[in-house]
Amino acid sequence: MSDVTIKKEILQFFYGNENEYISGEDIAALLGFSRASLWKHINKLRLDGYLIEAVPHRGYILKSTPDKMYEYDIGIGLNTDIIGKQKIWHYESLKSTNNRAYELAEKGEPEGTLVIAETQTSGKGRLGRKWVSPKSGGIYFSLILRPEMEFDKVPVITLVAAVSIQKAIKKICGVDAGIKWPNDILIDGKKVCGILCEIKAQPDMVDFLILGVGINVNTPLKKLPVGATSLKNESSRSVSRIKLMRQILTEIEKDYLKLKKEGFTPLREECKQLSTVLNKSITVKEHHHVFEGIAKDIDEKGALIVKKKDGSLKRVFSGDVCRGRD
Ligand code: BT5
Repeated sequence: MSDVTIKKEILQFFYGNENEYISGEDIAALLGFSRASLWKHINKLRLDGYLIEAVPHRGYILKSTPDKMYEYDIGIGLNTDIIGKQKIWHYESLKSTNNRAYELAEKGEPEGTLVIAETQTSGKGRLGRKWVSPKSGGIYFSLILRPEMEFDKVPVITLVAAVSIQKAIKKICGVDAGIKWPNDILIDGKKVCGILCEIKAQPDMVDFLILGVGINVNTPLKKLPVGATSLKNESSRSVSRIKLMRQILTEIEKDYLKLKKEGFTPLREECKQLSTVLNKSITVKEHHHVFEGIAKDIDEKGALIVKKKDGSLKRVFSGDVCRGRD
């Protein structure tokens, strides 16, 4: 059994016996380890930051957990088949989880592989912009997907991921967030999450896709740019990053499989319902072209349909949108 599996089994046992002393003998027997191996792995968990007390004649008790996104901890109770079920690469610090995931995907790592960092030193937004990724309390991850889709169908994956993350946020934090086409999740107009999808493709087929997600979970507002917010700030309580992460992986898997089976149509409706721009006056910045209009629809390819001032309809495939005066 690998270290990851052993740590996972021991921790799972503690989670199932919360606030209770459990005898070393019992855990060892139930999990099929020797007491020496159990002791060794309990010490490894302690080094990872889990506060496990040992009291003579009573046994072990888990007093607290570190706020870390360890592979073995995320895996506990994660009921997915693909997403997060391959290796989860966890780092204290990376330049960018997207870059690392891209390297791994080029080496052939399978769909569902996840890269997570506690902080990023060069977190990336779109078009060379930066994603501020402080150590305290954010989630930064990248997921390798190999969707076997035509290139022009891929943009919808960003929108579908936004829908999945919105639902996970609602379930774990009870907060209603909205989706600002194409890649932002906002709460009351403030940005709490950004998505960066990078693709390696042949002329008409996708080799792989890296879905990069940054979320301000418990991040102090003073560490974030103006216009940003955190889930803690919006829900007035600390949020368990690991529970949120498990829920996100669960929702992404459900929606991704639905997308592959049924296409974008059913998810498009959810996406439209959650949109913060539909039927609103907006300003669109598309490459170097800026224009105003009213957002009318999100079409089957994920493009935003904007009614311009002269009454004509324009399909926007990529760009930045901001709300104008309604
Ligand atoms: C995005 O770009 O919103 C995509 C962000 C994706 C970040 C993830 S983190 C894990 C993975 N690895 C990476 O290297 N990246 C991905 P864009 O729409 O271009 O928005 C960027 C803009 O958002 C910046 O110019 C700032 O104005 C703002 N911003 C930067 N950091 C922020 C933060 N932490 N919270 C809210 N807004 C932020």
